[in-house]
Amino acid sequence: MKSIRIIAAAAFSFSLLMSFNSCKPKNAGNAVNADAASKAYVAPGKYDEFYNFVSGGFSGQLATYGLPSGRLLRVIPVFSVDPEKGWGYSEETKPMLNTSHGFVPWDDLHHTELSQTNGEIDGRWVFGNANNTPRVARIDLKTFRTAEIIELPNSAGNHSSPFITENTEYVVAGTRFSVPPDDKNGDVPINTYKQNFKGTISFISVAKEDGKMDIAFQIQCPGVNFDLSHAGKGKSHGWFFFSCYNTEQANTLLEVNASQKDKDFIMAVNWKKAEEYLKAGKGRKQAVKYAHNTYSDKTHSATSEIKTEVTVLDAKELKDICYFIPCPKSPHGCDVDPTGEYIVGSGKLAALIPVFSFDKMIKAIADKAYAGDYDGIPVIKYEAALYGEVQKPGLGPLHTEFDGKGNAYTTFFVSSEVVKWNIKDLKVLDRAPTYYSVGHLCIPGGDSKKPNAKYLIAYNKITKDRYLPTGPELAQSAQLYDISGDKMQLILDFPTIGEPHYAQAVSADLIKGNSVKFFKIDENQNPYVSKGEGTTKVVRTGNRVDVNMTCIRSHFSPDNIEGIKAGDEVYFHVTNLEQDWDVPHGFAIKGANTGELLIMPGETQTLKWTAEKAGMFPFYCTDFCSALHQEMQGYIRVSPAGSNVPLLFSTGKNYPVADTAAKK
Ligand code: K7E
Ligand code: CUA
Repeated sequence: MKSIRIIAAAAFSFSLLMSFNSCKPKNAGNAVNADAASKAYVAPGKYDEFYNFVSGGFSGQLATYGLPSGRLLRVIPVFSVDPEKGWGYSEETKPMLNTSHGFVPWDDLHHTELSQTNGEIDGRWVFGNANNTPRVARIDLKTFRTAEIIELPNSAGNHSSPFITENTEYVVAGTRFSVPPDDKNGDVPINTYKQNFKGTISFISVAKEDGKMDIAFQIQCPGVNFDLSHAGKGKSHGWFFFSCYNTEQANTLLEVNASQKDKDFIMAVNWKKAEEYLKAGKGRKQAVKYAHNTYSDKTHSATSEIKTEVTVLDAKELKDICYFIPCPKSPHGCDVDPTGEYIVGSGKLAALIPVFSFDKMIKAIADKAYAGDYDGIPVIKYEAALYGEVQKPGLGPLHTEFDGKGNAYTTFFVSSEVVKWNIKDLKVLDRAPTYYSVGHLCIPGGDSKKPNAKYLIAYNKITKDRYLPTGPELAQSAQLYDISGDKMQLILDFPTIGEPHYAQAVSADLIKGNSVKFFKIDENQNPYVSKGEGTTKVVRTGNRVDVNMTCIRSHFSPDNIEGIKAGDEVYFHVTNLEQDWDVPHGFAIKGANTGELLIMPGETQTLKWTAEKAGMFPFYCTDFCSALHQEMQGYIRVSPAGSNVPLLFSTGKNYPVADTAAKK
């Protein structure tokens, strides 16, 4: 959420309704109490109670923190390369970042969503979205690695994503930018938005056993901006809710032109109905191009496949799939309470929070209580779907999470606070300041049927004076609140990687026991694996040289290689023979213009290196693996192009000098 100027403009207009001062958090002065430190303290050697999976925004990464300590446990490259792990640099991982546009090693990851079973977090996978070049990733929580990435056709700015249904039947993604469909000529005047631009919602199925994703279908909707979404649950399972802005269908200066109407929409999607239409063959097959990338823990490598077809359902023709509910004003967050009955729309420019009732919505549809239609989609009357409004909650509401005890917590960007309110009577119960300009928030399980309402974490957009200055950009920041009592209590600030947007947290017990400790070397199916030092080899094919090598504390095999020639492309396929937890080895060679390799026990990874010129090129292990780590090294001798120095490799012995000389 970067639209500070829009918000600022809105805040200005609010000054008529309420003075800015009147919204200043009342308890700003006593934000941190004396017992705060002990509540966030996790003694050395003790584990945290929760994992917190935090989106890294424009870093393209996802970070894992322990709660309540705020300790950073792991940064997971998702839509990014990461030299720390060799991710995106090794030959095995590069295909994960392939798209229909080629290799795209960056994206903007805004939202994380944990898989669920029966509406409860099950600890199997966490999903993340790529905003820019639309993709959805699945991260395996056994390995804490990206296991799969699927690209989304007919989309641009995959923001309303990746939200899931209560049994992880689908990961759902709504496009932020409406654009002409991929199979139509996109070379049209921009001001033909109203005729030519469409908004697409993607339903990605997730296989129960292994999590494999597939685009089951897409729904073509009117051209608007989809912002956020959440699945129905319990009684509203089978429905999905999306916030929409720019229902003005503006194509320029949106900060003004997309803020004209008093109300935009929440779009309700009956996806069970969509499934019926799909079964009945009502979908249109559309020619598209998108990448589907998967990583195998057997071959320890990724494959990328370009797919060419998607099935599209037209919301205009298939009348009873989509409905619009008016929602004030430029809604951002779209959140469903644990019972599935209440749908909260957070209008960035609204002075209240509307809460919609699922039951009333269903009745309104049955009664055809419509206020007309929008581009062929029925618009339900606001009052017919409205449960009630939270009056004067704060300025710039963005996102809401739930505690499972009948309360909702909404963030306010402009007034920099989290506000707790009761869902039933819509009364504000408590407010806590944030430092500053909070965006998303997270309660463990806070968008599921079963929140664990011990903590609330606020993810802030601006840190100003909270940390030591670090040049023009200051630390990104999260704040932890204890919400176990009636009042929220700030207990910790902790910096985050990249700009955090949505995050989810889960009890560590659900995940920690499943962690893979090492990969079994016997099951390694990488085509270049060496399962022991006896099978290592160096093979020349033209100017390509494959080095199948191994590493184990504390040497490489081979560690002396001669007969490489300038211009050769050398592939180091390094297998880590260790069968023990937390013993990776690294591999780096002088002049390599990619990254290192970091090879987990039992795994094979490949570094491609071009021997540019004659000389001596040392390589070494980058991960301090034993007392003799600094001895873990080797040499590559590169001779001039055209040289006939024989290809020789060895470990622990020397060839007679005559054998290694250039032949006359
Ligand atoms: Cu940051 Cu979810 Cu992109 Cu709101 S979004 S803050
Ligand atoms: Cu192996 Cu250091």
